[in-house]
Amino acid sequence: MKSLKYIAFLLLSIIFISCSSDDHTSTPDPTDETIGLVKIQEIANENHTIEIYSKNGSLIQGYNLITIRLKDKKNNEYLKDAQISWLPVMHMNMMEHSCPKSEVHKVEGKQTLYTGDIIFQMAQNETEYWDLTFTYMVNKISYTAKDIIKVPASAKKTVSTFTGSDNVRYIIAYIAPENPKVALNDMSIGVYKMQDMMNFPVVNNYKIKIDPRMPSMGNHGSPNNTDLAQSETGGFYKGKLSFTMSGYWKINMQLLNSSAQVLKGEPVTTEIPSSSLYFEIEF
Ligand SMILES: [Cu+2]
Repeated sequence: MKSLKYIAFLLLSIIFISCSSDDHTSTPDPTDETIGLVKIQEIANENHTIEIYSKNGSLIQGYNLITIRLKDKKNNEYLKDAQISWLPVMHMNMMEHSCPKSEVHKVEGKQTLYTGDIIFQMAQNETEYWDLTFTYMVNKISYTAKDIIKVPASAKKTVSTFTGSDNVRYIIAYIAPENPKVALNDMSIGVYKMQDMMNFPVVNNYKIKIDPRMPSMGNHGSPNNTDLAQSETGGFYKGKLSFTMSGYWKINMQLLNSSAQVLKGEPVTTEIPSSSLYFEIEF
């Protein structure tokens, strides 16, 4: 009888301890909305901590889908109603420049998450680096926070910067498929122009012709690809990308303006095995 009482007491203590310790460590937010995301880093100022997330926990040269959350340092609560803008800047030896980026907006159906995308057209190196500045409004007060970010080089070509035959500087970026399959894949590409060193707006009403090839296998192609076009102004360019087998593929492209003039890239022929405008995929 005595030992039973003791066991009951022990059990109660364990339950009590685990419950109370739970209560003390839990954050004010009932649900963690960042499940499935990995933190890249935090950028802080005196008032807030900005947590930066992606699917794999790192940034890379090319297209990046980024999710952020802002924590008030005073009460550890996440901000649910902030207006946020951001500015990535590359500090090069001879100059500074930004890159294509979307607006930052609230994630639909989430209370504390904000999202946007950034296309880093260049990678960092030993002497040149990127930083990211956030400017945001909370209760009509403006704040900024800034820090250095890591942007390593991509192993495959997923972003291209070039001058078109119209003398405009363009940046195009591979966005999807994120996980290519031996199938007809939904393809997305972002097309931007360099207005000046800090502004890279979306280019509308152009067209991208694609011709995926396997250079290691007689440069064979694939059937049923479709050219990429916008379905809405300001949006990505979308089409169908066909893979008949896994391995290394070169996605040869041509960029056409709204008058169907070729601005960059060549059709693939026996004499010309590759376009000067291309992305690389290996899967
Ligand atoms: Cu640069």
